[in-house]
Amino acid sequence: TELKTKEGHPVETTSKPVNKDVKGKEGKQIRMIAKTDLRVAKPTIKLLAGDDSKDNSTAVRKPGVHKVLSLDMTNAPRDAKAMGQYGLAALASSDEDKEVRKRWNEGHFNVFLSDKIPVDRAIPDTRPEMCEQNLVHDDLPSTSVIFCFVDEVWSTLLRSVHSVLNRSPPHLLKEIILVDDFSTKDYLKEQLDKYMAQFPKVRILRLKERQGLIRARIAGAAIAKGEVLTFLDSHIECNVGWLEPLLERIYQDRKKVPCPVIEVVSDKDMSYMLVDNFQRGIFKWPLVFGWSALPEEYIKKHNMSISDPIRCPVMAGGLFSIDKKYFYELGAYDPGLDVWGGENMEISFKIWMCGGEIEIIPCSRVGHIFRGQNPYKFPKDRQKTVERNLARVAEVWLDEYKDLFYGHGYHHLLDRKSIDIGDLSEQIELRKKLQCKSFKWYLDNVYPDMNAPLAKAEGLVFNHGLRKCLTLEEGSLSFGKCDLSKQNQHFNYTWMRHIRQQDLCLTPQGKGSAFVLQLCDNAKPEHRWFHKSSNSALAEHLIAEFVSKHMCLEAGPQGDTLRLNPCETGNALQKWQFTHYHA
Ligand code: LR7
Ligand code: MN
Repeated sequence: TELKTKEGHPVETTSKPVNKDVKGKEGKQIRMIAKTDLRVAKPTIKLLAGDDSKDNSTAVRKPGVHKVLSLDMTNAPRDAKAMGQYGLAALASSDEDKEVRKRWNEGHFNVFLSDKIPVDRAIPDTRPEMCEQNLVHDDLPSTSVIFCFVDEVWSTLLRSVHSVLNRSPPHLLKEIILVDDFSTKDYLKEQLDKYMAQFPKVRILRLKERQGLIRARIAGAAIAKGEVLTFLDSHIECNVGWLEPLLERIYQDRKKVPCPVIEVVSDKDMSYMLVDNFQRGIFKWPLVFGWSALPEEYIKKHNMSISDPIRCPVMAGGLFSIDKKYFYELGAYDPGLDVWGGENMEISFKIWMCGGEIEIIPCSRVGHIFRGQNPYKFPKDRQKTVERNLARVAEVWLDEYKDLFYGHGYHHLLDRKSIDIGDLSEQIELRKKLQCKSFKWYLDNVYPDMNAPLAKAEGLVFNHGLRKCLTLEEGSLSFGKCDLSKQNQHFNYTWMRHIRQQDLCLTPQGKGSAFVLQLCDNAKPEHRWFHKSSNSALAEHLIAEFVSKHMCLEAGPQGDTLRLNPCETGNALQKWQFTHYHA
């Protein structure tokens, strides 16, 4: 019988791939793959997702699947002796040092060396060994690869594009879309058009004004023709076999959002470096992205091997594939996010809370140049831009936990008179429409090892001088015998530094001769108290900073009044202790 592809084109059957191991430069083992391997393997009946063979030995012969195409047109590189070839370190001579430094700021990495190494260099195949044997379906969806860039260095942009062209199965690569986010460099104009004209799959979209990477991605997605969108930074190198494992995951479940392992291309010598296994994307307060190794017990409990997908609470942001329809169901990105930052948190929370999953796929690997600084200009202040983006994300997705975000350093964002975080009604509407789960659900189910107590301290508020506890009775404050079972003695010291019982906040009046309980309001600085919360047995002051940095809450010696008095270290009537401290 004649074999046909999905579209009905006849295909040649492939003989067994001939793998020859040869010694490359420096005696490194370089894997050569015979040309015959470049053809599409036998396409037949579609294998239903989840229809996995129980017997592994027959899985290889199962119709509709093939081994990952480890094709790499650069494994027999044009110039084996070139600098940086095979992902090895490039070197500048000492008299080139000045030039290296001079050009560094063009990209905030070693631009001089990047320009010296081939734009289509070979890199070591860093996948775990079993990856080559993995099976993927013959009828995977095609993808549009989207690179957004502003003033990217010529050689790194080209290397990014070549790595996709050379290491992606052609039938799965619908197109490469280069979104020029209003670059100022001349070489990114006609010269880039001319260069890319060699490659029919490459399209260039030029934005008429600077949009920032988030709206640039939205613009790229809007013209994409592939079934899957694959976003990449413009200074990367895709490794052998990188694409199929990502697409396979989406094929199995369109709500999975797979990310490659992000390896490191050195900013100093451009060498390609491996990273540790079992790394996942996490965040810390105030929504700062980071990497963290899966706990040993987790790996054991789930019997994980180094090639198994890793569930990630958040993604790094720059490198991932997503089903195009699903991306739009999720409302793409919040278009109100400017320039850089926060969109990785937004899409991560959105994916998890609205029914999807984020995974790192260890069989897919892409190198990225990590840089110390952004090499391009921010139209407005960088820090303010990022903070504002994060505040938008916090307001829409964090529920009551948004106080942890604000409480870890961004009080000033709450003053909406001085900072305009913009309109959020569409984002809030979207969350409702998609019936997304709560942030609490996300913490409990996706990121249970995240420490996110809603208060810094809680319980009874013990006064050391009186040896009694603060009590709220009939709307006014007094002191009573400490009793954990009395709810009216329970207060929280929150991330917003409120002393709070339910919705009510302890508030000084005037210069602090009287106190009232007001409905808590994050924007009101008079609701904030400074308290050096700690686990130590030492009780500490409660300072009403709004009134003065030196005015402390003090209990009247008779235990019937409260007032603010100048802080004194030895005064036990000014020493307060909560039952539990969380931070
Ligand atoms: O205004 C801009 N317009 C753009 O087109 C600003 C940037 N860009 C382009 C830029 O040229 C680059 O190609 O957007 C891409 C990302 O910008 P980078 O390389 O300056 O970002 P980064 O690598 O420092 O930051 C990470 O976090 C960002 C938060 O907004 C994005 O999600 C980046 O894509 C992301 N990069 C990665 O995830 C790679 C691994 C880094 C880590 C951890
Ligand atoms: Mn980057």
